[in-house]
Amino acid sequence: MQKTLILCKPDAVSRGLSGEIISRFEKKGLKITALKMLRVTPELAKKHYAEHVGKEFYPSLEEYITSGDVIAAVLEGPEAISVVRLLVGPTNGIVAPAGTIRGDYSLSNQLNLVHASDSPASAEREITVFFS
Ligand code: FUP
Repeated sequence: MQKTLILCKPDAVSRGLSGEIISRFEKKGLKITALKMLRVTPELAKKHYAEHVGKEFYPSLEEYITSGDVIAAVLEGPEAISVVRLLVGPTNGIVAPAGTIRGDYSLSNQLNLVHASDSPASAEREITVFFS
């Protein structure tokens, strides 16, 4: 069993898609083991996106992720990290395949609705960042 962290980002919450997104994970068979709504502060954004701080796109990424409420959840299941990444799809919604969350609902490289941990080390770190 693995655990992974997902975020329904501000565009998902403001567009009323968080229920649909979480429902997809539940229907796949993943178990929600933690869930909360919060507003990401700039400090929390820098912790969560530590690998991107300093990149050219970071200021607008921080502006976006702090722009409204997000829903953070921990999902558990076999190979949960890769299973959730497959359901979410590639970063850019324009090229993400239909059937993935980003492919079905996003037309943007930044406003892409969901974050999902990309490795066991990231999952462990990010779960601590949001649910310590
Ligand atoms: P992902 O793992 O698919 O969420 O994507 P990354 O970890 O590579 O990037 C994190 C977030 O940074 C993406 F969800 C969107 C944003 N981003 C940009 O805004 N511009 C870029 O060029 C790359 C990523």
